[in-house]
Amino acid sequence: MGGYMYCIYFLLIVGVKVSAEIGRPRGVSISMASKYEPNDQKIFRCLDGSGTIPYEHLNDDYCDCADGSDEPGTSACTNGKFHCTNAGYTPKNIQSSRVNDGVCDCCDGSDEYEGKIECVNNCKELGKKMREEQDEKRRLQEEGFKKREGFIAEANNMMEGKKLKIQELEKEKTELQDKLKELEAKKAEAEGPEKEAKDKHEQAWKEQKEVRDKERSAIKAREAFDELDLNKDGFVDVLEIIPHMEFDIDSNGVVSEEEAKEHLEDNEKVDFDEFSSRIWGNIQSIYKKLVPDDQKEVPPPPVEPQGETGVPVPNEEPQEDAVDEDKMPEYDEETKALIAAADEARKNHEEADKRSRDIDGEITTLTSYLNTDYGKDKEYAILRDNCYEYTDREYTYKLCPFATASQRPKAGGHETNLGRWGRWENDYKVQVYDHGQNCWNGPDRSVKVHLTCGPEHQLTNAYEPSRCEYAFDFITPCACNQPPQPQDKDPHDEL
Ligand code: MAN
Repeated sequence: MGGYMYCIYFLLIVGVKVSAEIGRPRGVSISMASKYEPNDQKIFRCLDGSGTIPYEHLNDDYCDCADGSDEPGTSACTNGKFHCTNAGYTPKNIQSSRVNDGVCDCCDGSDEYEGKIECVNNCKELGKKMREEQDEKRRLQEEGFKKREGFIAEANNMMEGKKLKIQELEKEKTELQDKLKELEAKKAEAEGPEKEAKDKHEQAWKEQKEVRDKERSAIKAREAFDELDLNKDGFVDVLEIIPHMEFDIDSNGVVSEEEAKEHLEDNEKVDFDEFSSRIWGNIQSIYKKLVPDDQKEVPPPPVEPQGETGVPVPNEEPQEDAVDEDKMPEYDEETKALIAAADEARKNHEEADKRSRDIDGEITTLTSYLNTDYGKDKEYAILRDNCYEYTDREYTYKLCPFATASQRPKAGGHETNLGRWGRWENDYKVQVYDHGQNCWNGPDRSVKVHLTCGPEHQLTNAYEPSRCEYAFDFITPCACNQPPQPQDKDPHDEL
């Protein structure tokens, strides 16, 4: 051992003695010092009360007490604790076995007083670094807390604004009720004459159409009669009906006399008056409308008449003129004016009615907004109507606070609902979103969002602790409490 080491060793021995004399043996913290103060009898009582020893047996490298309290500064007791003061940094208790084991456990090096290893006291540097980190943390927390206060003020304004808006809307709705009644009356007032004029026009058209249809039918009846009356004797008779296969009732390929007679309403022959009044009405739908057997079920294709086969084919007459004629003519100017007036009254009523429904919707939304619990001081209200995302290897997770949580595969595909806003838990530190999409053979998906203080609103992590039960980490200034002021030191600190 060199002279230098001798010197250190000597100082350490003296140190023990001096330390003991001032009542704090090596390895004892300030808070425990009173328990080690020598009494008149110079007796030390083990801290667990298991025995007493002469005071000079303290730290004599022999374990006397069951709890190891007589050897706070040596490694003699396996269950003992050595206290490093670590001035300038954080005090620390280490296991006695680490005392003089050749490893520097305390930053002040006090655990290695035998000098097996030379420990550099780096407590000051560590303390400086720690304080810098603490200061930075405190600064961020302070900054977050200030933002939080701003958010609270904003939320209160927002709430007041929404309450006022509800009042305004309710007032508007009351006024609208009277207006609606008025517009309803105006609508009814305009629709009466409108209906009357329209009905009149439509009735006139109907009558006109009936007359015209009758005339058309008479012309058609005349044409058919003349075609059927082959011998031009002024009668259509049974023999003149027989060649027309469309009158083959039982489809046996021939029109029998009985069948022909049946079409003539049991007459042998009919003159034009009888034909047009009693026969034509019944046969006009089949006359010259025969379709070949194999096409009976499907509409006939547009084919050219096939004269040489002798089979009559449907012969569609051009309908263009008829279509135009069948269309109701435009309303007259007076009716048009009544319709326009009624349209205007309907529009005005519909607009007011829609506004009334929109107001109801807006009030419902605002009320639901106001009835939501945004934290003790409404500090979390600011997060509503915003969404935040976090992407891991597989999914992008989305949180829309007070609304929904979801998950969508990064590779594309549909979004899975992980839950809707449910409730607060753990004294406003956790939000629960539940009743999400059911998990196959499992629960409905749900998410617990853990909120902690951070400089900005950010979803920082998303994971699935158990299948379909998710957890999100969300940092936000809304969760920042006022940091302890720098002078509020931890009373246990021995700096
Ligand atoms: C999807 C995702 C997963 C979930 C399984 C359960 O793949 O929602 O997060 O674990 O379904 O089947």
